[in-house]
Amino acid sequence: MIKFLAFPKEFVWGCASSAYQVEGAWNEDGKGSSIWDTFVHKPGHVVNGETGDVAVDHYHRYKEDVALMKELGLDAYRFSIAWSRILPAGTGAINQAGLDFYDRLVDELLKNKIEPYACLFHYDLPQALQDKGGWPNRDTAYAFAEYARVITERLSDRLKVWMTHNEPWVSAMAGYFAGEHAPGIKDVPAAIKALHHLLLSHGLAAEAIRASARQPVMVGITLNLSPVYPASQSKKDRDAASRVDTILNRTTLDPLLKGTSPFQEFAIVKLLSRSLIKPGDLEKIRTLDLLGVNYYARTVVKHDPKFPVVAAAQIHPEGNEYSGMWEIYPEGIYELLTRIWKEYFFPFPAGEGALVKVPEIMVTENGVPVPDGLDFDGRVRDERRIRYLRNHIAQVHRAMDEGVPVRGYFHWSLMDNFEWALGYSQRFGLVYVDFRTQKRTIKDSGQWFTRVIQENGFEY
Ligand code: GCO
Repeated sequence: MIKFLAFPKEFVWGCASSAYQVEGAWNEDGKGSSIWDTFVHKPGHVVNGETGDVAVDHYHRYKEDVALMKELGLDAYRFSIAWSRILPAGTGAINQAGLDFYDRLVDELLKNKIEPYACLFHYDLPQALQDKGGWPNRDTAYAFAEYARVITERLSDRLKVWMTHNEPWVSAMAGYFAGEHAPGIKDVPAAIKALHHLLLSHGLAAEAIRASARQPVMVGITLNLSPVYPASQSKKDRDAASRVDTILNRTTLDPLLKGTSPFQEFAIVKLLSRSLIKPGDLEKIRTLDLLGVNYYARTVVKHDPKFPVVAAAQIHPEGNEYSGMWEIYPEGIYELLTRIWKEYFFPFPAGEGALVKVPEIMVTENGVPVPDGLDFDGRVRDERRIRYLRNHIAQVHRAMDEGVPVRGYFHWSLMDNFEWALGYSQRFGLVYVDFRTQKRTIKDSGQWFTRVIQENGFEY
């Protein structure tokens, strides 16, 4: 039976992006180098040797891009700020021209009645700080708080929603364990230290933002989360799924929402975490007005002793549709949202262990990379993306129906852009970008999204 899935009046519809993936202008107007600038300029790191030097030239075309957001009818835009534009050496001297850019962007958004959601860190650590050890060095967390203060002083008269980090787990694991992201390091203890310091820096920055903000603000964080399923119902596979869930999801959710660290559950990490987690750290980390959930795909695993510590391997089950990067599994977003709600928000209504304040929940990224392109008439008929969006947003609605108070949904991404180690090979946008000419074209999915925003729901 077809019915209309209506969303609450104040539901926020938006799109997300990140500085390095869209801005370009990598060395303009006094910007310092970031670890991504260094990483892409060394051969072998990115498909086809592509870089974000120019990306989709958003730094120069932001007005045109805000006009596109307006045409799409977005309520909000989530973007990230490049730390090395503000503090080229990571700490110390402030680059006014860098601050001016975000100042202009925020003004342009507000002029067009689009609420800015700023994220302070989306993988692009100033190279100068990496040279001093990067995230595995505890000092970086304090440097981050200083940067947060500088930007708050400049923008908080207009900017109300502040996200400290985007996917700290990915920053730590892809950057310092798998080495697939900048700075390209493969070192387990370094990755664990990096993750703890990223989370600590969230707490320190939250404090700095609230202390220097010129109006009441919301401070949040955005996490990459993926429900983990066992390949079979055997005890071995179920235990494997539970271990992977701990590593993938609980290493960020537990400290942020419960004030505990699951690191202790793994003998090998336990030893390290004793000296790593200092008294008071976990209390500092547990502070949140807004939890951003990024969902792309589920994770299915089977027991496999070949892999140390986790003793599990990912499998790709038959029977579902796949995209350029992942299995497509819409129910996963429902299962994730309801699980977070039940496991983290519900057991603490009051008393010991209670959350001081129950944060709001939003989907801050969801989207799909599918090959699409201009048809003969200049239109982009990306039906697969429309199907993905319909099915996923319907599952968000289902979670809301069951009581999870999801406040908004941000599509990843506004425009096609630089997909990290995969370069320009994966298109995620509602807006198609010709990377040669920088011409933008709203895809059919963008038009579909506009109708959903206008009607605040859709038939399903
Ligand atoms: C991430 C980031 C985005 C990606 C997107 C698609 O998840 O790594 O937040 O920068 O582009 O998620 O992979």
